[in-house]
Amino acid sequence: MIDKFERRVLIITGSVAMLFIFSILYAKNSRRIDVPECLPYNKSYEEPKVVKLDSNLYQVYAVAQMWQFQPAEIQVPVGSTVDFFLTSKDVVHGFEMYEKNVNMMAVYGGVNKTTVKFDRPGVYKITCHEYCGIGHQNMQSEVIVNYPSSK
Ligand SMILES: [Cu+2]
Repeated sequence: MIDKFERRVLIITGSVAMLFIFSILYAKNSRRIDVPECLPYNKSYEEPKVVKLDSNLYQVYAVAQMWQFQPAEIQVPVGSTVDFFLTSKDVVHGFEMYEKNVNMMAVYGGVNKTTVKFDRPGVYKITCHEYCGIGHQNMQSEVIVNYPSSK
């Protein structure tokens, strides 16, 4: 037999778990927040590059290693949608773009993906927010968003 108190604890923990799952689904569907995906790993993700798929559609293959991000500077025009594929060549690094609410981990042997739309011009800093050694505080890169005519 389940004790009265035990049942209450089960109901409360069950509700909290349901609330947690509901919040994620709500954020993903109603608020259209991009929940980072984990993709099957492939060695080609370790080669940093920016791929232009269309005039405002880009893919960035971002590679973190002690103590830098590559590419260190990414230039895209205003209105671009950018898919970021992120991996690490050594230890675990962080990948945070504060203005765009991007927060991912760069993990060796794994790849994370998120999509960001840049509607306004500016310089968007990417910083490592996972302590990764002596050069950690200098580890950053940036996305520069310009009007196409300025080039
Ligand atoms: Cu770091």
